Amino acid sequence: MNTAVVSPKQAQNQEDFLPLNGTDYVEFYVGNAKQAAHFYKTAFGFQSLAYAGPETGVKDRVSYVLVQNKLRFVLTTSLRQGTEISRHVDEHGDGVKVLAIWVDDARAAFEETVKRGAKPYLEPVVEKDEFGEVVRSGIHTYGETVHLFIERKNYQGTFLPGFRPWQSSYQPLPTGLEYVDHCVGNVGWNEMNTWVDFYAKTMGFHNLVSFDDKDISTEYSALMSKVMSNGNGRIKFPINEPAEGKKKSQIEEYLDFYGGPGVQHVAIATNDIVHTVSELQKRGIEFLSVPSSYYETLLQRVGKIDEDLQPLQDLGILVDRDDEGYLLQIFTKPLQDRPTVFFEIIQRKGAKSFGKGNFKALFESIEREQELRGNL
Ligand code: TYF
Ligand code: FE
Repeated sequence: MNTAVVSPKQAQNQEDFLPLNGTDYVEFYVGNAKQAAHFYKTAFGFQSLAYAGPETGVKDRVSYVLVQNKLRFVLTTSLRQGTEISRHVDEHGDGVKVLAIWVDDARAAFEETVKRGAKPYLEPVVEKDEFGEVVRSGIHTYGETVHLFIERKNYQGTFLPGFRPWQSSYQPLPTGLEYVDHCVGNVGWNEMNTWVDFYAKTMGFHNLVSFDDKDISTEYSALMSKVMSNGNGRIKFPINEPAEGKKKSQIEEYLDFYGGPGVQHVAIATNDIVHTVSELQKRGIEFLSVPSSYYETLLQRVGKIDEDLQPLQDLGILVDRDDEGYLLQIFTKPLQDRPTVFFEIIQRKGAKSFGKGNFKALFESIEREQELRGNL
């Protein structure tokens, strides 16, 4: 692992021109938002929060907003042919369009990032309803993905102006998902540093950790990765690029099927990963698995942990340790037919890293899936 270019402490000492409060929401463009919403409710335990569509005056699209603790997902679909959303879905399949960030000043966020070279996506707009006022603005990032800055000062509505509360009598039990821990982008060959520089220059992020092909090339699936973080650490964006290996990189498979750069995984935090993962498995979510030999040497590698080994092994949960503690993590299989977006479920017990000790077992598992798809 390379050391950080700028330590978080140094970054904190520099004046933060882009203060960020955390993830506001993640918006997916999908082929069928009604069915996707049902899937995320049923399988992941989200609750219905808000709705926008023809009934609320939006004529060309429908959006469902789901909530679980601090997590908010928006599922948006097109009602018409030839729209920007249907073109997006045609090109990329179901995928993440918006990583929305909660800010105190969306106008300043726009000005400060655009003046440093970010490409504008949405000029600041003020939206009002009887519950208050929200200011939104946005910039482009890798591929067709965008960042929206959401300023919701004292907004008292359910979600955003234009949405109405979505009351549903179907309320599956939550699964313990808490908040977005990090969102990973896959970018093209040799483009990682371009996007690392983008986050450093336009958003003032620093490089937390870097993984090169020596850290993470297994027999085939080579990639390089750098984690970019804002000053207070609430926003963490790892960026992956493919690297030359024996066969096709998992990042290349993604790029082929997504049709370019985009969000590869959303990592969601839980306070009880054994509970969360057993619930998700009961509800039909499929996870990557590692050979049982992984667990034979686990405790030698990570030392003493609070959890019993057997449930971790039964569920396929991975463990890694760093200087500050340990973490437990597991990865779903792709959540749509294209081998593109997946989720990571993560429980941090002090560790601030990303599970480097699991990369080999994890990537070999991904390669087994790639092989089954004929894409290795
Ligand atoms: O976010 C991370 O860095 C870890 C590890 O294709 C990882 O979750 C990195 C690349 C990848 C899958 C997982
Ligand atoms: Fe991750």
